Amino acid sequence: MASSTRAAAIVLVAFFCGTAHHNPAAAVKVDTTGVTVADGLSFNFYENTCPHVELIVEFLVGEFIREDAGLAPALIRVFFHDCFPQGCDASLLLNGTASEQKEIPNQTLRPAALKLVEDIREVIHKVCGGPVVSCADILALATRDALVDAGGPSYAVPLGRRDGLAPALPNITNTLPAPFFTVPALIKSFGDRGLNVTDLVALSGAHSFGISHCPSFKDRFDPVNDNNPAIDPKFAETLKAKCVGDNPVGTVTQKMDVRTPDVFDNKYYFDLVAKQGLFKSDQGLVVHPATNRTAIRFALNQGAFFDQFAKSMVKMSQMDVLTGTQGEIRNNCAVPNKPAAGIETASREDKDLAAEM
Ligand code: HEM
Ligand SMILES: *[C@@H]1O[C@H](CO)[C@@H](O)[C@H](O)[C@H]1NC(C)=O
Ligand SMILES: *[C@@H]1O[C@H](CO)[C@@H](O)[C@H](O)[C@H]1NC(C)=O
Ligand SMILES: *[C@@H]1O[C@H](CO)[C@@H](O)[C@H](O)[C@H]1NC(C)=O
Ligand SMILES: *[C@@H]1O[C@H](CO)[C@@H](O)[C@H](O)[C@H]1NC(C)=O
Ligand SMILES: CC(=O)N[C@H]1CO[C@H](CO)[C@@H](O)[C@@H]1O
Repeated sequence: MASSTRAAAIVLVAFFCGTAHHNPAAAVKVDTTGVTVADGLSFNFYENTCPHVELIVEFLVGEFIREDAGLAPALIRVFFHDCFPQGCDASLLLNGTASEQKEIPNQTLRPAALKLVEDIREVIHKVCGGPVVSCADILALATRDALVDAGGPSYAVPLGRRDGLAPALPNITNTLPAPFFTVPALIKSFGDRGLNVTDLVALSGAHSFGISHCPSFKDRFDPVNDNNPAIDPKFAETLKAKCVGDNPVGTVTQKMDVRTPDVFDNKYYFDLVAKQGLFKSDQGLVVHPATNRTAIRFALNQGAFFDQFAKSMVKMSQMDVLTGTQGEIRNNCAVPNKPAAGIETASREDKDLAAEM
């Protein structure tokens, strides 16, 4: 944690530990009627055990993002990579040799976003007296708050997820879609995980902010086959020229959304209309007849995009969740409470923060 964020965290701990409980209903900002909630999850899950959890996450995420705006896209991508393979169980946060973080799709996840979740966990355990809130729930809340901080829509997050005991196997992690996928391949990939075509078009709009690296889009300026949808030739030249300097590989970064690179908005769909989608998986959405109408609707109407993005995020945030007595509440987001093969075991306590109080 940066020193100013750490100072803020200490004030927060002192504040919540030293005052009577407020009415937690005050923290609920969004209408939850009509939202489908998975069995075992609820909006008031921590009402008695950690009533201020949402306020604490919102405050700390704001502090972190003020120091590094890139944490917002980084966090949302971490959430997608956690939920999609085996469900929102924070399994991606486990480190060590068998970690999901070693798999190819994860290699460009930003470690600072993983650390943010663990830093928030540390504060929450201090305030609420030990492991009552799961890392999976902290990640779901932090993702929502980061999205709002970047200009995106808010939504209520059902809570009560439990943390997975082990990382996903490599063959499961590798079910994540690749940037060279065609629209039919994307539809199949999302469909296999219970996400429909509208979810695909809306969730792809997360590429409205954040960065990418040359290996992810080199097929766009060196088209090897004709199912690569048309790209603006000037844009292709710019990308190609930039990536000439990508030595060592992975050092050049490219904005995902050339129009408003740091803001979460619907300009990503403008990029697609202008043939300036970065990935084949992006550009295809505005071309393929199964997705083009929705993509164009989102380009024309940011409200429609935000509304659907929020719905699709709530759906994704509940994929294959562990609830009740399944899994565990981790003492440290990076390590399971009991040793698992190839994964670090918990050793560190909350002593850093405690030492400062
Ligand atoms: C539709 C299929 C998808 C594909 C093929 C895909 C692929 C990728 C790739 C290749 C990158 C860049 C990696 C790099 O070069 O560093 C990326 C970045 C990103 N993706 Fe996706 N993605 C997809 C869907 C999603 C979804 C559903 C979300 C979230 C809801 C998401 C959020 C992001 C964000 C925010 C970034 C930027 C991360 C950063 O700045 O650190 N993506 N994606
Ligand atoms: C895993 O996380 C733990 C706890 O945060 C840390 O002590 C350890 O160094 C990490 N290991 C690796 C390989 O990143
Ligand atoms: C992944 O591998 C495991 C163990 O090898 C196997 O049981 C499982 O069916 C595989 N799943 C998929 C989706 O390939
Ligand atoms: C979508 O694609 C189909 C087939 O190419 C085309 O007929 C239709 O006009 C397109 N719709 C939009 C809104 O671009
Ligand atoms: C797809 O799922 C979303 C919820 O994320 C829902 O709003 C939408 O109606 C569904 N669309 C179709 C075509 O089933
Ligand atoms: C965030 C994270 O842990 N990323 C890791 C992905 O895998 C590569 C290769 O093993 C590691 O170097 C990264 O640290």
